[in-house]
Amino acid sequence: MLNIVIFGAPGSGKGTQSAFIEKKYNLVHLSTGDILRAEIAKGSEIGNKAKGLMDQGLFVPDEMIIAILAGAIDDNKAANGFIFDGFPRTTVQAEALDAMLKERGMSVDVMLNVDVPADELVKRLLERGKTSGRSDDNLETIQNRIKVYEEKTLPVLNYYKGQKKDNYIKGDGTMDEVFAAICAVIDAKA
Ligand code: B4P
Repeated sequence: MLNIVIFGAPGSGKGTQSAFIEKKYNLVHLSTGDILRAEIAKGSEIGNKAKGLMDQGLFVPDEMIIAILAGAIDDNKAANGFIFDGFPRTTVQAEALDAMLKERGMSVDVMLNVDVPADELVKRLLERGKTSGRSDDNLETIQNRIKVYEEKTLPVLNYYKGQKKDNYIKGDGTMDEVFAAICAVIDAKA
């Protein structure tokens, strides 16, 4: 069992790198952003609540995302492990993740802190916005997402530093360079 938290600002490459990690290490990739976008596409009650918040670059309520994630873990009982992508985004979510993993006899093994300068984040997300169809990939929402990240998500880094699970990853190289740095960390722990 190998459980990885991939952490970083919007546009830092969490989703991109998670797809590579999923394939190489045969883990289940749980992206809370992808789960919410799927709920929006279905027009579910959760999706309808999430859409207005996500369009403004705001977070959905902690209790909502925590319940979704617990359900997703239980739907994958045979997994070799998980990559948690975009979760936890608040300290409350980090505490809830530890509690829900403990209840199931698991824990976070590795936290990857993917660090990318703000100007590069904006550049990548604006570029993605040209083709993604994502209503949150526009300049105003991107700037708000980065602000919310700095206020609410950066403290989560200290949570994992306190547990000595954080691993710095230089995130502004090529996708292959970033993946090589990630694999070096995972292979050293596994
Ligand atoms: P997410 O879907 O998690 O959105 P994200 O942070 O923008 O994506 P990500 O960081 O994975 O993108 P990537 O770098 O891979 O969340 C969207 C919204 O959902 C949030 O704003 C929030 O409203 C809500 N939400 C989600 N989880 C929540 C939670 N836990 N609690 C509350 N609310 C929650 O990709 C960016 C671009 O960069 C891509 O185009 C990619 O091709 C490119 N790229 C990646 N690596 C690169 C590299 N090395 N070089 C050049 N380009 C690169």
